[in-house]
Amino acid sequence: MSLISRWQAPSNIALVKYWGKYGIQLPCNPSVSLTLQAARTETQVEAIPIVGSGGEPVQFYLDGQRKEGFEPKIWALLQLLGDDCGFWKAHSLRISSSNTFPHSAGIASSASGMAALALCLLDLELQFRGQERPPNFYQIASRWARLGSGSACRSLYGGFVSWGASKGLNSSLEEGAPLPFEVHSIFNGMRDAILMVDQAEKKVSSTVGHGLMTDHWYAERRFLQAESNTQRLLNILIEGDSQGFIELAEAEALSLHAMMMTSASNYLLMRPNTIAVIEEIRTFRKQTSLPVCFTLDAGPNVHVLYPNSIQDKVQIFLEEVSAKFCQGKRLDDAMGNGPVERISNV
Ligand code: 2P0
Repeated sequence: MSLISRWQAPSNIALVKYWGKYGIQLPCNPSVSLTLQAARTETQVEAIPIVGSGGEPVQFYLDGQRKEGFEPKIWALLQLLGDDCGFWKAHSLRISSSNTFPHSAGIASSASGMAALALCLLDLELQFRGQERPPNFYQIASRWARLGSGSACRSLYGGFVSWGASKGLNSSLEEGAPLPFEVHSIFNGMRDAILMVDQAEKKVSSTVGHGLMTDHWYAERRFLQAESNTQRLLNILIEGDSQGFIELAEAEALSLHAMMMTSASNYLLMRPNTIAVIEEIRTFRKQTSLPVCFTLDAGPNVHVLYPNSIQDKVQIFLEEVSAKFCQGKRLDDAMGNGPVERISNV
């Protein structure tokens, strides 16, 4: 019998960055992220019983087009899951995915993609076993998503989410967890406008970037800095320290890119317009005293973070900057609530 599962999962933007890993996808430092709302991936997995010698074990489609280039990563995830997710050994998987953000937006889709896939796989495994969803359903899905892509383990929950072990966190090296306290009201509904400086595929993948941390000159100090910034961020979020948030978010973004620039085979993911947009944000903040700041992912695009309460005051600035440096391309996103199950359309 064929079974189907369909889930939508969000992307997330790290405030304290995960950069460097060891063992089986374990992070060298704790990280904390903001779950997004608009940037999401929807994935359907259909498990079809293998008859005789069977067909292809995994077929992956993005927006209806077969993308064989993604299949080895999915295959590797299934191997890592082993008997925990055993149904696929007797089934071939037809996986159909689509992103709610523009196809070539330059927004990392591995976090939302692997989170949605992990939810579908876990859901199907439980269906085949005839078991109810356990109370720790999302916890297990987070662990599975991590095996596909590290940052994906933070996309299983809404709001602010951590991954890694540090004082005051509910997460572990194996799985993400929501921050175990109410953040100050100024951070509720926080907004993230993604200014798309360059949409070309990046020259160095994040997996390679993580690998370059293994014998990086500054790795040890960087991991200590991330640990310290995690503790600082927890206090900032509890106390509503807007100035502290700005300083920390920008310092983390620049530290991440400094690691890339100082690794053994150094590289730059920032583009000239990345710097230009950063300068515009700092000037705008100085002129208006509004709490607007930036962070960066592993790419050239700039994430503009600001509280929901000043959206009207920031809108014209965002329009001007994206027109000048990004050909008008931006995604106005905000804090989101996490994954949702979808009704299968088959
Ligand atoms: C993060 N990034 O914390 C950091 C900061 C990008 C910048 O984790 O090799 O796709 O699949 O574990 O999670 C992007 O790397 O890498 C990332 P893998 P991943 O979000």
